[in-house]
Amino acid sequence: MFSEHPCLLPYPSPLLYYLVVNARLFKNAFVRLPGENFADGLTHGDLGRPDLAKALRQHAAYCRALEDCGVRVTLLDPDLRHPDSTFVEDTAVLTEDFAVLTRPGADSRKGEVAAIRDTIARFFPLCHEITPPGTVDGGDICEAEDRFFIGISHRTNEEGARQLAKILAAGGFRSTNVDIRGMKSVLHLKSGIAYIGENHMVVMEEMAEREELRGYDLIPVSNEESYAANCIRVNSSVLLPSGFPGLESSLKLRGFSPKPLDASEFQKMDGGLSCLSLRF
Ligand code: CIR
Repeated sequence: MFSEHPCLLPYPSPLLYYLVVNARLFKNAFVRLPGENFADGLTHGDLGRPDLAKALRQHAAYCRALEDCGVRVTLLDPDLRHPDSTFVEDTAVLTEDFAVLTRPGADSRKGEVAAIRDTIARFFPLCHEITPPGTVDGGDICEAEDRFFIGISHRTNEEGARQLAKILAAGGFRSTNVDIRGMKSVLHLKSGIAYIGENHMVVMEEMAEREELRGYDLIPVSNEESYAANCIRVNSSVLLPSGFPGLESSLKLRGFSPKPLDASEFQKMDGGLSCLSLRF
């Protein structure tokens, strides 16, 4: 199922965009609707069960926000075999030239890759794949221009990181592993950091001293707002969860255009704004 919305890019041409804005231009995104068994997905939180009707409204607002940023949204049907499949980001890593299908670390999520494979292949003639015993969740992969940070987590293992780094290196990208296995507060690397362009890295306080992030202009997120560290730069805007005024004003101060979006029902399932789409 494809949305019919036209692709209205906010800049006249990709070339001009690159000259004006030093960040990747996204023209497309894959998203998947949460299914009626969304609340049966994995979660460690204690925020209660998500309300499906509310989750669907938040998801629709998220899709509209992507479209407002000039992104053409490909809306995939709910996949009831996989309650977590609305967190579509975990199934692939998409560069401008090629895709890498992941192999999610949680057994209940491994089948999500087969369910999205054909959709990705339609857009990416060059499609690599993480193979056993490697595991990678897309939420652990943070792209920062020509460099990728790979979170070694309870979902992404060292073998998965090794395979991904090799594929990325062949494509001209550097990669740096960031071991987050000792952190209880984050599921994925991108629960704690977000690269938003122009050398700026949004980072939760707990990770602000990490050696691997040296050299970036860090935008720290206070402990009270740490959920908001999972924000995404989409063309001229930064989408962040609503209710986090500290990060919103830090972004404005630095000249970014923050767009707050309610993500409460996805937070209940340990997910954030980045997890809800694969952007390319
Ligand atoms: C899970 O535990 O796998 C899902 N309930 C949440 C996944 C969130 N994805 C992400 O951060 N990339």
